[in-house]
Amino acid sequence: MQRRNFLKLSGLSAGAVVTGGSLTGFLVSCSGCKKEHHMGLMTEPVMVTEGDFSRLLSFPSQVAANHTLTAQATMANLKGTTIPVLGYQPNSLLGPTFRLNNGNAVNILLQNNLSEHTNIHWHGLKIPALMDGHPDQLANAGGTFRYQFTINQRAGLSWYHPHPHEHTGKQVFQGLAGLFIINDAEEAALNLPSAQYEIPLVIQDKRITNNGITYNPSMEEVMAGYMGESIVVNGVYSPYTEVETRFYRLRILNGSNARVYNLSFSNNADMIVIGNDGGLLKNPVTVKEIMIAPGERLDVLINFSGVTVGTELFLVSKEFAHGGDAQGKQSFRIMKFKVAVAVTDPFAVPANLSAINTIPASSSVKTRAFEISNAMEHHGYSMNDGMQMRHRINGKLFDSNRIDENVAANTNEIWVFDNSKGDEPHPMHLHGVFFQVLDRTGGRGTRIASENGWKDTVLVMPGETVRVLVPFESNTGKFVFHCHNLEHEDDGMMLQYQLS
Ligand SMILES: [Cu+2]
Repeated sequence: MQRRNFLKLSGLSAGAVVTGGSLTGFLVSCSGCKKEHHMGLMTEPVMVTEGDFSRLLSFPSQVAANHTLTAQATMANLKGTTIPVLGYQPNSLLGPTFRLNNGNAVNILLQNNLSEHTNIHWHGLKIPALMDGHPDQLANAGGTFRYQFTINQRAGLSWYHPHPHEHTGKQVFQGLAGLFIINDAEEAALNLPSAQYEIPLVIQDKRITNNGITYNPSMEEVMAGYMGESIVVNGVYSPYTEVETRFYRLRILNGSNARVYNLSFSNNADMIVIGNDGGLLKNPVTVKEIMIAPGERLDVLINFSGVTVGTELFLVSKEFAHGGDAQGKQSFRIMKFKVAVAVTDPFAVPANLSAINTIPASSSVKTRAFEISNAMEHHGYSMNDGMQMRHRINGKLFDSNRIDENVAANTNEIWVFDNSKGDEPHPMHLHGVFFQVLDRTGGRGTRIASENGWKDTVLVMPGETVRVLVPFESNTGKFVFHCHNLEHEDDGMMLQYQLS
């Protein structure tokens, strides 16, 4: 949404009172305001409240290829109080972690014990369209949906979450999500830190009250995305874990609805990025901070070997620029690492991680441009209809009966996400494929360390245009692509492509 254009077009010269929190049909009147934030249209950051990092980090149980996930209203202990949440298993915020090998056959039954429809999108899995959790493919309240597919892709960290249009944000925020880890021989040969030295971290922000996890976005919160004051990791608020003086492999998912993190360590430790959404990078890249948007994953090596036993370190999110009005305005701590045991560690970071072929831009047979600035000029509005302050792609809202892009199987295309006129971050996610990021212009102006290799979600900050090279394969069918800010997605910022 571009507020400045909205205001310009709306003809509001001064002053405004916004009433109501609905997306459409709210009333605006004006009597003397000078700037847009006086109009109630300013999106504001939701400040994080840190805890005391006294709760032991826990991990979702691991399960294999055959499993039943029961979406349900349940209870979980957050911040010391047991409150209502949603879960895929009793008494837990997150579902179990699937850990499978490439080639495994998967048979997962979704039992929907919610009072509304749901489904599961396997974010990062290249699977048939009818198994992908398209918003058309639902389990009604009380019903089931059976997901059967065979893993046919390289090792990596994927995840799963509901995808029912207009309900995704609420269901994910209130607890429905889980990890899906694929292993393969190429990864195993690297002998990366494993077992207790491989730590999955699902980072999310929640609004925690004694009555549950609140989800009731106002109009402004739909614009910015819904953010919480409480950071949870693996469903644990303000956690700590104990580590040894050695390398650890952190498998990080940003499972938040809208919040973008700029991850760093409080001691300015090197973060060695070895993987992302689509698995291992070609070579490790050492950074001091790395951004992660909703839906994105990071595979990071951290070396605690130079740290004195007894030291307490924090994974933090640092302030960042280019994030619009509501993001990057605060540094805060996410979790604590207590260095507890001295060991010797023979591990050396491999110089080469994986064979990744860079696909030349010249192989593209078609370029498609997607305007994601949501400028009002692109669709107009009528005061009679209410002001259509909606998140769109190319001026369009999601319609499952309309195919927006027809794509030929087994061809390469360049997709361009243009947020050059926008003022909100949009992490853009394509279902059914992985892509390579070609370049970014405007804003940060460059690719970041985790944007080598294969991606399924790319962050397009305000002012930025990002080009990606997408090799479409033979997995034909109807897939969605959308903004992974879940409030934007639920608001309609999602289109469909048909691969045939
Ligand atoms: Cu968005």
